[in-house]
Amino acid sequence: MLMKREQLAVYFIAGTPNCKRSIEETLQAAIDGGITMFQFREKGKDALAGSAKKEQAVRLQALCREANIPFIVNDDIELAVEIGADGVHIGQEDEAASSVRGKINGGIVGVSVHTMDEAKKAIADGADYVGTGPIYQTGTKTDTGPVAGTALIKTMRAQNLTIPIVGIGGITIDNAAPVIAAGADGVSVISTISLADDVKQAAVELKAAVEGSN
Ligand code: TZP
Ligand code: MG
Repeated sequence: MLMKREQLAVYFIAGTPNCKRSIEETLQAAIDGGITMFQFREKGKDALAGSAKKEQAVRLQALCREANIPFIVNDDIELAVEIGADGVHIGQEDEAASSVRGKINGGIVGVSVHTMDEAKKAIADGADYVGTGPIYQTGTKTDTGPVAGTALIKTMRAQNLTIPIVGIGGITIDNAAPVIAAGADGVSVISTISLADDVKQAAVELKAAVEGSN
């Protein structure tokens, strides 16, 4: 599946530990609310592993397929290849994008970046999009660097980097607009959707916030 930058608009990320209800129910409601891309990020305490993780991935992949949205796997390149995911998202501590690109057979490769040098390297290595953050304070991931705001997004655009960009970290319906205004193509969220009382409505409102600031 080829990626269009519009598909980053409302990029939902979740693993089973991030959800109040079952992850299938959560993802389906998020899809019904209009998310444009999904990343399976099965990490941390109580995360599934081995065949349980794979079976969960396959169930979520089916929901994404049905809705025609890309299904991306965080970090686990082997799993992505095994199940034929639409792509992978890797961090700086993972294998280089250039090597991942060769393994996933035309799939989407996303890379987390925190500096201009990392962004330029990701582009040179053939990344399809970059994610950057934490834009705002987040309670979801504890080992992040300092809160970065939108400065790097603005610098990337000021220096004419045209790669699709998605912001991540502490993004909500109320603070999404400045991320788009800075030059991002979309927002990535975990808790704004995964922990919402009404998951579908949260996705609808986040999408409106992103689209309203285009
Ligand atoms: N990378 C940087 S911040 C973050 C990740 C995975 C967590 C985002 O979670 P939330 O709940 O949207 O702040
Ligand atoms: Mg990683």
